[in-house]
Amino acid sequence: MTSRIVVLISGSGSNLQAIIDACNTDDYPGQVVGVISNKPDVLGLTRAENAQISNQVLSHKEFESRESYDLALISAIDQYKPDLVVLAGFMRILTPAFVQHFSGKLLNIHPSLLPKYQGLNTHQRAIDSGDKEHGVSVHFVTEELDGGPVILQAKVPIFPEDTADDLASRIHVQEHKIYPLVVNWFCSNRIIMSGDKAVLDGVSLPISGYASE
Ligand code: NHR
Ligand code: GAR
Repeated sequence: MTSRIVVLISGSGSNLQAIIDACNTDDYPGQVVGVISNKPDVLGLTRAENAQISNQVLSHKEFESRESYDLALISAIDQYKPDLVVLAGFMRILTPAFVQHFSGKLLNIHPSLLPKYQGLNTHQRAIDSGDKEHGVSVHFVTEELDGGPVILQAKVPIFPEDTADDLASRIHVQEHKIYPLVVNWFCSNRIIMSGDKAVLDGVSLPISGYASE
């Protein structure tokens, strides 16, 4: 039985593409059954269309509150009967009601070595702090923004002349490797959220997730 995956996007959807491509390889345990964007006309929607995956725009601008938007988003997602909901560059903070509804089956990829640099503009903040390394984290989503248990991280160096764009591209290469891997683990029932921990093959992971070095 392959797991049903819904992907939420706001932009170019290169992580969505990496997951679609992985799903098209032999014996991959999941399939993307729906893509929802809160922004119209983004490249990620074209990627879904090209892969013949059901896709739709649900614009937050048409709702009066975060709560009402998230309720509509819950109904839209539930129609796909997903086993897993993946945030891939989705740029809207989700309400507690949303997170509770999908608790334990909601993943995000965040472009920093969490718990460092929660929130936005992570690449510039890492450069401005003089960090020598930076990275990306895949984590379970909880009510605490970028605070849910980390499953896997990848690190990249920061070189002296780097701009935020340089770092973003270096990180994207790693994102496209680790996100399909973690999605595979989830769909194979190897990774679960238990309380405030991520558990892989029955073992509770440390705060940096599995094998961060
Ligand atoms: N929601 C919850 N409850 N918990 C998390 O961990 C979440 C989440 C929603 C999104 C992704 C996150 C990231 O990886 C994410 C994690 C958007 C913002 C933000 O400030 C912050 C973090 C993340 C995504 N969004 C603004 C807002 O008002 C809008 C910014 C914009 O539209 O450009 O929602 O970084
Ligand atoms: C990715 O780098 C992801 O880590 C980041 O947005 C990019 C989306 O790229 N996520 C966030 O900043 C969440 N706030 P993509 O649309 O090409 O997958």
